[in-house]
Amino acid sequence: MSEPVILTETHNRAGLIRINRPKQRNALNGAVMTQLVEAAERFDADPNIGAIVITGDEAAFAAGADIAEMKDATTVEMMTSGRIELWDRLRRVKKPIIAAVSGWCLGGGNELAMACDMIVASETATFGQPEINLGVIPGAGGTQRLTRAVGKSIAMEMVLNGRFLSAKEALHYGLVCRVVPVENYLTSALELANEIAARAPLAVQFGKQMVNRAFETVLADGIADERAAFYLLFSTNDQKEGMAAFLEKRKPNWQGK
Ligand code: CO8
Repeated sequence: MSEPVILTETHNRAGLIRINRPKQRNALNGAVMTQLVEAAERFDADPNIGAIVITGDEAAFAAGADIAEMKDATTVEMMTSGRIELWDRLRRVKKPIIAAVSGWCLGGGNELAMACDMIVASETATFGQPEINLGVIPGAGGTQRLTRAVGKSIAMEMVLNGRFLSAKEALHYGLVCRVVPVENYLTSALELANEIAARAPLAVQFGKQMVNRAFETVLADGIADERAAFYLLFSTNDQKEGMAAFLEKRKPNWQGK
């Protein structure tokens, strides 16, 4: 029997999804994308899980969409395969998703990492959108999310000229939230996931939603949505508990209600 292309594990309240095509540098074929999204949705629905980590292996987070699978595709086949639309399902996952990135993070791999809520990088990570070398452009959010993350000029250099960013550069330009030694990148991401998973779940969910709104809407609409979400949290037990616990100088006991 062939190896499963996606492996899942739980680490306390963190759900871990591993892309498992090491020989192909974790290139994202249809099976990987479908099973990855299904695994994320399963963790999203699991009350024992509070945050999700997606990773590859030390050599590669993912080297992009599977070129062998796409090579002979027609426009209609690409449009009707629904492969890129799978990303929309990932966007609908309510729990925070952290990408734990080591090694190559290229093309669709970088787009997958950017579709997550945060990126924890190993010092060995390399980020890029090398589609230009294949005669195409990024097709799953690369031109849009990258530009919002690193700014126009660097995004242009990456998309038009295939420039790679080292982990240090990615931190400098705001693509990743932390860079750690290669032996720690996964534990660091899992620790971060468990820290977040221990917080008030509804506030985490709204916080994620609202930061993502900043990527998707104009400022006035985002501010209005944020205010509505903030007011809404005053209908939760966790808001009453969090503020009472602060004033009583004790730890809050979150219920997710
Ligand atoms: N697709 C298919 N196979 C791949 C891919 C890939 N993206 N990347 C690597 N492989 C395969 C190689 O063909 C090779 O196979 P084999 O052993 O059979 O020859 C094996 O993985 C190992 O690769 P290398 O020998 O090249 O390994 P190196 O360590 O020397 O180099 C690199 C690693 C730098 C990652 C190199 O393999 C490379 O440049 N890969 C291609 C990167 C790339 O161009 N990515 C963009 C792809 S296009 C894309 O992502 C568009 C996204 C659009 C939407 C997404 C929808 C899912």
